[in-house]
Amino acid sequence: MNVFQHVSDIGSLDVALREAFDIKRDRYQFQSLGKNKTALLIFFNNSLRTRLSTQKAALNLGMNVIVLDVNQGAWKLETERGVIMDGDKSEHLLEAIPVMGSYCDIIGVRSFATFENRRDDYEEKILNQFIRYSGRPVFFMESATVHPLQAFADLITIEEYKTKPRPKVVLTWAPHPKALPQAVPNSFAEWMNAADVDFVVTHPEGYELDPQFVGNARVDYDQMHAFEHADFIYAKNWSCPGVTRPEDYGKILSTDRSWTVDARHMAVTDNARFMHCLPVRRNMIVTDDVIESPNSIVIPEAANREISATVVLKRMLEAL
Ligand code: AN0
Ligand code: CP
Repeated sequence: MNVFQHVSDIGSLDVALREAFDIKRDRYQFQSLGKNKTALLIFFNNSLRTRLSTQKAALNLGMNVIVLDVNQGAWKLETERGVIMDGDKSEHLLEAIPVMGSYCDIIGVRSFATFENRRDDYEEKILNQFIRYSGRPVFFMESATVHPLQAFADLITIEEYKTKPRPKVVLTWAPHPKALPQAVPNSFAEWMNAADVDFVVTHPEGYELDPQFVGNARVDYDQMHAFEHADFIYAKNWSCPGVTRPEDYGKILSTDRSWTVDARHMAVTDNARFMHCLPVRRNMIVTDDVIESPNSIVIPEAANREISATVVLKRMLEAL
């Protein structure tokens, strides 16, 4: 595997899940695979889980790890070609990327949507430059449009907790005070469409996800109706994807707190498990009661980030 971006990059989900559970049984069994190999993890944005779980995954495989917080200590980077660099940016991404590539064997990058320009975000302008100019395999640690390490961990978690062969999985929008990217819901939708689940998305009008990710998934604008008989509730806020109105891209269209997942919502489900990628704002996305309930699996879900990252790094090491 040379790029980890889409669900198609991992191949068969059954095989990937088997590999994940095998690694979970003994996460150190491939220690020799990463000897004298270096993973470079580059963060343009904050992170708790991705930073720690991916670092741990690399250590599981016997790799060395370098973590770079671009905004703390590196030079401010210009990303546009042709710019006269007489401002505050000291270095161009076009030099920085191959330089970073020269110190490592595998690169992970976190670079969120900027919301400045829908086309730049959805064309993955930054990550594609890493793929093109680093000379290394690149895995996405949440880009402008996708968060595949999260979606893979979510799939592993659903597989572990499901009580029927084909569970009903509901992705629900929930309110949030700041405009958030679509990367998590995009990848979750993409992976759930590829998995053997009954997948439903619910959100207020205007929040339609990009068709390349949501595909033919059922969309229900009635949140309570969508929750009926659900086995998994996956809550997430996202800002306007700009599918129907490009001028609204990245905007907050609703702050309606009746969409906050609370006990009233969970009561109409089939005793559903509650999931969220974290970090989560309590009593905006989900009430204290629901996230603290025995049905909440947000902590094992986060723990599975180590497993998804170990599978992905293992696949990349095997292909070096
Ligand atoms: C980010 C997001 O919504 O994409 C990261 C989630 C993993 N969340 C925040 O910025 C709060
Ligand atoms: N879920 C997730 O990616 O968390 P972080 O932003 O803390 O890495």
